[in-house]
Amino acid sequence: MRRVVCPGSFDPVTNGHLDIISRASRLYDEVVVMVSINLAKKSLFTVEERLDLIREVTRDYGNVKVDAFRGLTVDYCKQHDIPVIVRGLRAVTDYDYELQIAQMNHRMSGVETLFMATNPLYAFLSSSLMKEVVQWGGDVTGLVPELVHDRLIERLKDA
Ligand code: COD
Repeated sequence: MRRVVCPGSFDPVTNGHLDIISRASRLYDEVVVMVSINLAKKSLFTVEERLDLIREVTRDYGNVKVDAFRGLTVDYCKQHDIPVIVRGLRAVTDYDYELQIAQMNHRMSGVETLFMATNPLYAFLSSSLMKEVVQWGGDVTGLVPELVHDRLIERLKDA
């Protein structure tokens, strides 16, 4: 079975993330979306909430699993015998950082990284931007799944 890990913070999942996940789900038998637990990073949604949101919005894909992990992504890959990581690339600014991580990951473990070019419709999307826009009353309809839209408004209405 061909499996791939899609790691990230997903705080929260956006349509940019979903586009990468759905395209990966057509290339692989199973996609494991791995929410990285980073206790040092302040997040809007708890790990459990992020897992639930991803689970809900990927329900129809059929071959997407969701998991959380604290540690190196390559250790998760080794523990689950998954040889490939998929990452989305939005712009050259992503590339420098991603290349460094991919090369380090490969050196540490032999795990390969597959880069997928962003869908131009979502090239400007990030979770942080979505949170900022909603916090100031802006409209992110069509940029995040409806469920995420509702949760963002609920969470940020008094912020
Ligand atoms: N279009 C396409 N792709 C997108 C878009 C978009 N609009 N938005 C995000 N993406 C992609 C990102 O490029 C990334 O591939 C993925 O979606 C997840 O994005 P984020 O922003 O939720 O997650 P990141 O980039 O903050 O995640 C960083 C990790 C948590 C994966 C990273 O820090 C990590 O691997 N941590 C574990 C420790 C580790 O292994 N570190 C590396 C040591 S070499």
